[in-house]
Amino acid sequence: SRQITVAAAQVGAVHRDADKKDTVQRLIRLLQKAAEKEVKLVVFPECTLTTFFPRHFIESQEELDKYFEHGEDVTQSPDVKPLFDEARSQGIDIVLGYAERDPDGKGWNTCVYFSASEGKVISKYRKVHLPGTKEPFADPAATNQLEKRYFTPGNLGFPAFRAPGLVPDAAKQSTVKEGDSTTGKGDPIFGMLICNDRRWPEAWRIYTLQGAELIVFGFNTGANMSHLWGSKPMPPDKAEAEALFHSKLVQQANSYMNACFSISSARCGLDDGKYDLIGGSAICSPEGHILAEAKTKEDELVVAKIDLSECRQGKEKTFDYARHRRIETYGLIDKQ
Ligand code: CDT
Repeated sequence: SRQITVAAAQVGAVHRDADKKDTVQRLIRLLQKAAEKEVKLVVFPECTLTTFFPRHFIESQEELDKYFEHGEDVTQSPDVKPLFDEARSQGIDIVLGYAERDPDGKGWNTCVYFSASEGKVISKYRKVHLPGTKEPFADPAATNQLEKRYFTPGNLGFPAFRAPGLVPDAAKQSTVKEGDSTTGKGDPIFGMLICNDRRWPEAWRIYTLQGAELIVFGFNTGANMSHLWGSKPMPPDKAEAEALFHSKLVQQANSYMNACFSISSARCGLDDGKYDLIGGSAICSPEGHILAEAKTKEDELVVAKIDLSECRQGKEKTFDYARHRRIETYGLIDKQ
């Protein structure tokens, strides 16, 4: 069997002046809870380590620099290293979202997959669909979404990858080669997205064309962002319910249409006591059902035992790409 116990580690409010070391300690506590429940994979949110700073127009380079991890290898960032050390010693793989500053000075909205059995990062993803604007809003009361200002659109594509050590005896189950996507055997095939990417069907499809069985992502989604979505202004409770509805809708629909499990993890709650982000971290099955979901908007571990063989029904029948896709009719997709 290809069963794994997985978790979303939802993270509640992180204020603008939070000390990164303290935030990392919160993440370590979530990892320790995961270890008690024999979890083998924990997915943390987008930009887990700091407040969701793209909501602010920040002119001070010194302040901005604090929100980023600098250098090639995030596992060696002094404030963050203890989290990777804990993951390794607990034998838990982690997906961690963070703001990356590369050696050329470019900013990226990044996540990495750290394999406990390999003791290193085995895959990196940089967010492709950056929402919001470069310029701040004139209305000082409006929450900004300045990802286009602080980050560059991801340049690593959507590379699916296999994660070793999660499924017992995976190596013995078959002689699967890298890229041999449809056997349903061997080490699980993953894809990573970040927040807004989850709303774009192409992103999911590119991963499942490579056989992805598990798509994982973190998010920061405003609870009252109707001014950014262009929809009619709504009362706050209605706006939050709508944001949560759309978040679950895209996760459930895309999991079903791509015959894959998915794990989503929210950075949520009231940053600085006033900037509200939705919760709703969830683990979803290939039939589109939510198997486990967050009940709070605080630090919370959402756990489910999943069986990857449940992807076979969709991948071999309803959504057997080889038999049923009609790519001769899809040309417009990469032309506009
Ligand atoms: N972080 C992130 O990508 N948030 C977006 C909000 C977009 S507001 C125009 C999201 O898709 O949830």
